[in-house]
Amino acid sequence: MRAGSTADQIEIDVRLTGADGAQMAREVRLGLTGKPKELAPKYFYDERGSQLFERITELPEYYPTRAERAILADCSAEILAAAGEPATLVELGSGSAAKTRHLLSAMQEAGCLRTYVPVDISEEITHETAEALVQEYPGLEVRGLVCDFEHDLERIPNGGGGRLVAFLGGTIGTLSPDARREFLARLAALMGPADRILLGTDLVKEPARLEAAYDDSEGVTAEFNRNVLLVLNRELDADFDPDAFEHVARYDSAEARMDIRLRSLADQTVRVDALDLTVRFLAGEEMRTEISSKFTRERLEDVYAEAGLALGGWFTDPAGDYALSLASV
Ligand code: SAH
Ligand code: AVI
Repeated sequence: MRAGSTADQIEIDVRLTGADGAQMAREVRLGLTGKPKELAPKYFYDERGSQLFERITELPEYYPTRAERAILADCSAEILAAAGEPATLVELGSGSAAKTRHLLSAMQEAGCLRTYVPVDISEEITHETAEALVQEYPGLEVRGLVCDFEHDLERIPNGGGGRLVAFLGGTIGTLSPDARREFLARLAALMGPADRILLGTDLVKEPARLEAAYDDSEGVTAEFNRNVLLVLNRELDADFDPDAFEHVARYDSAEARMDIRLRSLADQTVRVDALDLTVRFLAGEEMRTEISSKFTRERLEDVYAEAGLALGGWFTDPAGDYALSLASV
């Protein structure tokens, strides 16, 4: 292992403290007592959830990862030139940063690569990603941040030499319209004139393809969805039986988004000891666990404009399934 020789290149600031535990308790209480019931998708991503997501990215039905990878493989040099060859790549919801290698390699080739800032709520995957990247990119500084990016966005380090803030995977689509507007406006407020956002968004398409992408034949997405119940069992001493819930993934064309839920298979009660809460589910009752919004270029231009941002570059895969866009203040 050469880990010792690279340790000083990695610094990871973990902001998941007791305060976040209290926040989780508050949010989950609100979600389980609301009508309809709802849980935030950020709770999918414990170690197992991150691994299940990685399996989703390899499923034949789940095209977004492949489409985004194809764009990055083809266009990273062009994207970096348009972004002014930044020295720092910040990545929100970085996960395994598998596709990010295309951007890092293009930065290395352009001679501008200095710092990578992965920002993710999952501590395990952020450490693993940092360790792998300092081996692959000698001299790279990794300044990671483990946090809820909605809560701690303002902690992202300032980069000398311009920053590219990548937000890939379509994760922006999991925020509600209000949360998305606020999040992008806060991000815009942190950006200098030399900084750029690189946003990955899935595009509107036939409902059948979308629904297959979120309800795969192997049942990996169903397992990923139910994993949130195991997270609540562990973190909040709940007693959910994941087998008593089924995975539901429907396209809502009016809202242009996938609506992902868990449906109770029976009348049942669930105890959440850490919240001193008993929750009743009726047979057939659905609890939303995620939305995944789909965009068009026009809609995205409006989303940017509302946040004080302007679209400055648009890159799609040959099939037009997915887009990466560059934006600036
Ligand atoms: N960017 C990767 C991973 C996408 S999965 C890709 O494109 O394949 C979404 C990632 O965002 C996960 O790694 C998850 O842990 C992270 N994430 C989700 N909600 C988050 C939040 N509120 N704060 C920080 N990270 C979050
Ligand atoms: C990471 N995120 C944006 C994925 C998506 O496509 O919305 C999460 C996902 N949920 C189910 N499948 C994939």
